[in-house]
Amino acid sequence: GLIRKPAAFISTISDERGQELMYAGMRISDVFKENIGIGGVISLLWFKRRLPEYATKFIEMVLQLTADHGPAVSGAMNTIITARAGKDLISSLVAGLLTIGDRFGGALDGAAAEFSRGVNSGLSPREFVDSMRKQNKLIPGIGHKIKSKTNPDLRVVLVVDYVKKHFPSHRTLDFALAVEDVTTQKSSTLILNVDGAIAASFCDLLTGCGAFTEEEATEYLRNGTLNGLFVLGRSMGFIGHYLDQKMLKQPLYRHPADDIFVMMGGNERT
Ligand code: Q5B
Repeated sequence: GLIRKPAAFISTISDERGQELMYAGMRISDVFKENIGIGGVISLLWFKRRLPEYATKFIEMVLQLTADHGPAVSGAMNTIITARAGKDLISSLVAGLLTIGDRFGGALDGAAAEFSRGVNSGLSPREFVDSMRKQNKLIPGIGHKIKSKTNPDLRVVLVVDYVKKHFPSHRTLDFALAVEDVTTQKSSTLILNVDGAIAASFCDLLTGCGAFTEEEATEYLRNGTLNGLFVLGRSMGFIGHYLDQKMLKQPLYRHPADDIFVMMGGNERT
């Protein structure tokens, strides 16, 4: 009989071989017939299942909220400088994306891991903050360069309001907000930031929406899904900054020398 050649790799999210393209078993025509939106498409391609409407709307909210935060942030600056060096769209986009990490925009995975640990271990918010300090670790999802208790980040307010109104359970977000109460006693800039608010809420989404087993939820969190949301959202802004610089015909950027403190072998110059 016929012996099937073993496959070189396995793929389970989409299939273009038939008459119609399928996303996780859903025909592309049904994607539009049922108007599942970008949140629905992400739920199919990332999670291989339909999620409740409040969850897909939350995914869309996250993408819109993270799309941009001005030209001064690390990633946008990198994209702008790369564009002004005459590089193409993809190079400029990637230059921006490569700044996303523990400090800037990529604190979601860490925040999800730490806030979940806090909730599941039964620590009080104060004990949780002390446990991080003892390990000499900054709390991912806490702190902002310009936002503070007195200059609140409205993106965070929007997330908190949405989650409290629509999610069946929001214990991780509640815990993160209680952590903020502790950290802002030290400094008003140690707020729950946009990464932290989205991460805590997404933990509640994965564990509370009924579409995932506990193991699946844990594995999705461990595999970097949440930083993926920031990367996807912020790509919109970085592409915008690239196009902006090109349309403005901006020249090569060189940083003013008087803004750099050069220190070489004790021969200091400002
Ligand atoms: N301290 C965000 O630092 C920042 C602490 C802390 C305990 C903390 C810092 C941090 C964790 C990573 C994180 C996401 C670097 C930020 C984002 C997207 C964005 C960006 C935009 C956008 C700010 C002063 C004192 C020190 C520190 C203590 C600071 N953070 N303690 N846990 N997390 N956070 N990143 O202001 O005793 O004086 O030595 O790494 O969540 O990226 O818009 O810009 O949309 O683009 O420079 O919103 O918080 O403060 O480092 O001078 O610290 O506070 O130990 O204490 P700063 P530092 P001490 S959202």
